[in-house]
Amino acid sequence: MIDGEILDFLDSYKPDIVGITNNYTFGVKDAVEIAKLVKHFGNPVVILGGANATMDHERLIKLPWFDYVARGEGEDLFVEFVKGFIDGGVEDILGLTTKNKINPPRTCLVDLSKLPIPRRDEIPFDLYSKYSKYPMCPKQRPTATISSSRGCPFRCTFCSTQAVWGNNWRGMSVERMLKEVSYLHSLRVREVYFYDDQLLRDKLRIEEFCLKSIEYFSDMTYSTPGTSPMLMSEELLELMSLAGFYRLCFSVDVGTVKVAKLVKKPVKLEKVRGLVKKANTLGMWTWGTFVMGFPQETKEDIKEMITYASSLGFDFVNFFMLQLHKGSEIYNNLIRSGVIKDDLHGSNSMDYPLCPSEHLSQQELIALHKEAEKTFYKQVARRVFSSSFIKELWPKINTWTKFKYGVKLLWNLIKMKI
Ligand code: B12
Ligand code: SF4
Repeated sequence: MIDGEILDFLDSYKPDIVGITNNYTFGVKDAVEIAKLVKHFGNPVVILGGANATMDHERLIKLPWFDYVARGEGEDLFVEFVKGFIDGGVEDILGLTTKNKINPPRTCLVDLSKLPIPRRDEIPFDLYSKYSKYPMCPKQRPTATISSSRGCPFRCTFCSTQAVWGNNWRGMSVERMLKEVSYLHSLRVREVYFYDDQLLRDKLRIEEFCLKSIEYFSDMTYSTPGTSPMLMSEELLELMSLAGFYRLCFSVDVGTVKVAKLVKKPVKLEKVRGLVKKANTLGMWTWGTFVMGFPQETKEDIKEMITYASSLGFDFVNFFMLQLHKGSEIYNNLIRSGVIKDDLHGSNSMDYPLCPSEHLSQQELIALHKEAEKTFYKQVARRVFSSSFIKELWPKINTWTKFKYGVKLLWNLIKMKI
């Protein structure tokens, strides 16, 4: 939405409360701009929530445009907030940061199956698809998202998930997942994107979901953002592929045992190779994510990671420059040791190094980032011109629908690069 549209909407709706969400460190600026618009329009109460708001609430509440900041899960909190707003008392709501005080945190929801299925019959699904600029486009439309679990069992030092969602992984029952899929299916949705941190955490749950989906929703396709390869097995990939998972993002993140230990990333590097190969053979599009620029990482470590990442046989790879997320162990350590100040919020770059490195300058990191992309695409080009390429690609394009999707995916990526 552009500013004018937001103002038109506010004018037609005249809200008493405006809730704004921001999960991202780099999204603070946008959240502030929207809140400013709202406050200039009139004087609705503005409440901010999301992962970043949760971690950065003490600073954000000092800004004049936010009246309240909601920390952690919002479902119960927001209901209490609206009720309290009508009855005249929101100040003591658990998990709320007000202008005057920081209320104690809420405990996380234990049974996600009890969450009502969000009403989505008035969502203009087609409009969302039309404006989506995300290069990893869906295979089928309309699409919708489901968050079937929360939390992650791992503790990577660069990640803030555990600080926001607590230490426990919690998943909905298979029955509840299927109910939501069935509801979305009845609204014509044909692809579901699971917005979980670790969809595969409970092996029996995901296996049962796949089996039931094969039985009841054979025309559905699925995907999920980055998933830990530690939770995958070749058998599970087979089942997932049969159930309609056609694209898989492997959050490998590191490329050497040394760095894996350093950042507490649980990953068996050689196991990844076999899993990617299996997923490719099953006709899934494979995508790997890697992070570079950890404070103690050396040039040699990064070069080794690049070589490893490029050798795994992924169709696509993202090399992310380490971002500092408030609440992560790396962030806390850098603050504690005085290397950074607690004022990096709203920094606005995914490709620019913002974390100080012990061994490398920003220019060196930028050069390594370029080298990483170049090395990966050279490797792809080598594969394309190899004699076994068509044989390797065949499982991904062996029907007309698959072929069309492959062309679209490639076109999107080319567009993004030029
Ligand atoms: C799905 C997902 C993605 C998807 C889609 C993102 C999108 N734009 O929607 C993809 C794969 C594209 C993605 C990409 C990235 N992601 Co991401 N992503 C997630 C993930 C797994 C789920 C987000 C989600 O929708 N959750 C479900 C909803 C229900 O939760 P929620 O939005 O947080 O809302 C709840 C509460 O926060 C609260 N709440 C939220 N808003 C409000 C508002 C009000 C008023 C109230 C009362 C309450 C409230 O109530 C809600 C219900 O309980 C989260 C981790 C997580 N588990 O949350 C990471 C997460 C948000 N991503 C993260 C990151 C870093 C990224 C990337 C930058 C990756 C990278 N390596 O650089 C990119 C950038 C993407 C972009 N440009 O937008 C970080 C953000 C950390 C930070 N503070 O900045 C998170 C928290 C994961 C982490 N590892 O720490 N991501
Ligand atoms: S980076 Fe991924 S695996 Fe590591 S703690 Fe965060 S969500 Fe879990």
